[in-house]
Amino acid sequence: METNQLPCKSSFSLLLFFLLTIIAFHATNAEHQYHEFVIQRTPVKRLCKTQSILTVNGQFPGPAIEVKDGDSLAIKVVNAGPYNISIHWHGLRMLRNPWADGPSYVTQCPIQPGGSYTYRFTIQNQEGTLWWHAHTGFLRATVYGAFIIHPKQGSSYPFTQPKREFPILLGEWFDRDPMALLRQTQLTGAAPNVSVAYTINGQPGDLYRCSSQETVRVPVDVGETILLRIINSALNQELFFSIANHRMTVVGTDAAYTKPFNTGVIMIGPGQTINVLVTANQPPGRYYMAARAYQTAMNAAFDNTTTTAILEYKSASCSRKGPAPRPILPALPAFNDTATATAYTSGIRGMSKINVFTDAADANLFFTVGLGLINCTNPNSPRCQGPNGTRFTASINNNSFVLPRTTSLMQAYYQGIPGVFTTDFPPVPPLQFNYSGKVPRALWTPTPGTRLLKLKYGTRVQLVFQDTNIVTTEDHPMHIHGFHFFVVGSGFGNFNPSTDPARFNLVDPPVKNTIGTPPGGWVAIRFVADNPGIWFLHCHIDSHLNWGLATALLVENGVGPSQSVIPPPPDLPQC
Ligand SMILES: *[C@@H]1O[C@H](CO)[C@@H](O)[C@H](O)[C@H]1NC(C)=O
Ligand SMILES: *[C@@H]1O[C@H](CO)[C@@H](O)[C@H](O)[C@H]1NC(C)=O
Ligand SMILES: *[C@@H]1O[C@H](CO)[C@@H](O)[C@H](O)[C@H]1NC(C)=O
Ligand SMILES: *[C@@H]1O[C@H](CO)[C@@H](O)[C@H](O)[C@H]1NC(C)=O
Ligand SMILES: *[C@@H]1O[C@H](CO)[C@@H](O)[C@H](O)[C@H]1NC(C)=O
Ligand SMILES: *[C@@H]1O[C@H](CO)[C@@H](O)[C@H](O)[C@H]1NC(C)=O
Ligand SMILES: *[C@@H]1O[C@H](CO)[C@@H](O)[C@H](O)[C@H]1NC(C)=O
Ligand SMILES: *[C@@H]1O[C@H](CO)[C@@H](O)[C@H](O)[C@H]1NC(C)=O
Ligand SMILES: [Cu+2]
Repeated sequence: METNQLPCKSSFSLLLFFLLTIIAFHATNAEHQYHEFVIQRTPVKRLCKTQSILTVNGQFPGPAIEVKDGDSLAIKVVNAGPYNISIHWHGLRMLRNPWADGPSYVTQCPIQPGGSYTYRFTIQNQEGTLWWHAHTGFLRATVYGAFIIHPKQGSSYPFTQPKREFPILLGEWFDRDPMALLRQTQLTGAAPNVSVAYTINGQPGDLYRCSSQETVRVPVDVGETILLRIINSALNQELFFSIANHRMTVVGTDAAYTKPFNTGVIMIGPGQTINVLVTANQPPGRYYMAARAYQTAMNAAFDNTTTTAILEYKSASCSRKGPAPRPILPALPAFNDTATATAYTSGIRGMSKINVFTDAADANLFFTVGLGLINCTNPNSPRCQGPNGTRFTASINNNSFVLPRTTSLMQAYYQGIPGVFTTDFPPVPPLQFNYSGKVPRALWTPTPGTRLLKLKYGTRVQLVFQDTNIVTTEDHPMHIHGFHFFVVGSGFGNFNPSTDPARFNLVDPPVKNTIGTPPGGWVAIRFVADNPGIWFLHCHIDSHLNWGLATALLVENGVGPSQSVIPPPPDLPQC
């Protein structure tokens, strides 16, 4: 769905194309779709420079997958690139089917150069916007695309059908190979270099050099309402997003509907998606939609640039003579405007007809999440370019997660290979301290390990993510594979188990697959562990993930085949 460069003549045929697409979607029952994703190096020109990046089928962003709830897919991923890679279908539940989930060394060995693997899965009771991305090293910087799930035939959105829909993929552009960035940070122990631009559907937009011709344009008719499917595919950055003079009505997040929420700005963390309705109710003209950083880590470098696309009233562009006037730019919040981020996040309410369990949980998990530093014996070593001659690390409950190298966690589990992981991940922090206060320096270095947390099938889980003030407090967008969860509460400071649960929203909590910790605060979620398998749980800021801000949930099989992991497909890559 390329939206840039739309002269007014072509609008009619574009509309026809959309209508035909809609008709095609609504005319058939559950379908089987086959796709081929060829991972390849592709030259693209951005910011005056041609770079060779990894793409799918030569497209950047990659192809959008559009399905209906109930459809099944077979997506053959052919690795014609130079790196090991695997693809994660972000937010898809993959019930009993971790083999299709995709994170390298978690549910599969990567697909090696020259190899291929076919991901086979069925959409089960999910609708809305998700996405797919590479899940190996930093490769998702360029290897990502939208995954759109339409309602089943005969079912519709819980809001008036918008005339048109547009995916808005927010990304980060680096001026070099993302794997070089990863190697550099692994070598030096410092934070990876920040991006040089943000992008909307792969384009930085006309506030950057050499980018104005390609700026993405979203055409609208006066008075119409469109649906924007906004996806934060940025590698390492939460973003604010706004449209000049237009308000947005949030109607869904992470493939779950929400109560309509009217707002002038959204804050979206890496991994999250937000569906908004926008009504073209302003004087015909051109209006920027823009995104820039929401930055919570203290004293950290970040990309402070702004990406734009243009909401363009067709009547204005057709009647115009001469060059287009510069669009109006929306006012975006200050980079550190946590009050605005919190007002947005806490305004989102789920549909109350979907039920969260309201009595006590079977498992009360409490996970501290944050960064750390490793002291070096020789602080002047080139390997110790973190703060004051250290190396960065990160952890959950003081465990800095280390991926296996010789096989994947899931293959080791299924085949009973010993020594790959342990199941002693602590359900609560091994040490209590003032998490959001000043943390003694002696507590800053976590223990590395491949520790998993085991859960019995059907366990009703309450999990509180508590941000720590080790190195810095920060919004960590925490993502769990294989599940979506209810966000029942959040707050600043330390979670108080005796007073905070009384204020939980057990009536209409939003459903998400990725939720940020308020910086120096906590967020509480609930879900039922009804999906057997090994499911990665991690911060969706890739630099933090690389430092070990992760663990995995091992959900045991229940009773009988309907509660058990299916056998692995024959083409599952081996290490
Ligand atoms: C990171 O940035 C520094 C300074 O700006 C530069 O010297 C270095 O080459 C960059 N490294 C990578 C991998 O981008
Ligand atoms: C971004 O940072 C650069 C230098 O770090 C600074 O010169 C510039 O004013 C900043 N821009 C904004 C919009 O804050
Ligand atoms: C945000 O940053 C500005 C400086 O850019 C500073 O004056 C202000 O105190 C900061 N606000 C918060 C809430 O940290
Ligand atoms: C690094 O050292 C300086 C000077 O001693 C100190 O002020 C700063 O807090 C240190 N930073 C970290 C992250 O330890
Ligand atoms: C934790 O640290 C914060 C910030 O320094 C402080 O306000 C609070 O009183 C501390 N809490 C406890 C229990 O010590
Ligand atoms: C690391 O070094 C700092 C001083 O720079 C010290 O305070 C801290 O205790 C050391 N941590 C460990 C785990 O040795
Ligand atoms: C983490 O574990 C290390 C030992 O490996 C210990 O020195 C440190 O104090 C622990 N920190 C916390 C926050 O539990
Ligand atoms: C690619 O994956 C294979 C199998 O896991 C591994 O042996 C090899 O070292 C990997 N290559 C790189 C560059 O990581
Ligand atoms: Cu993080």
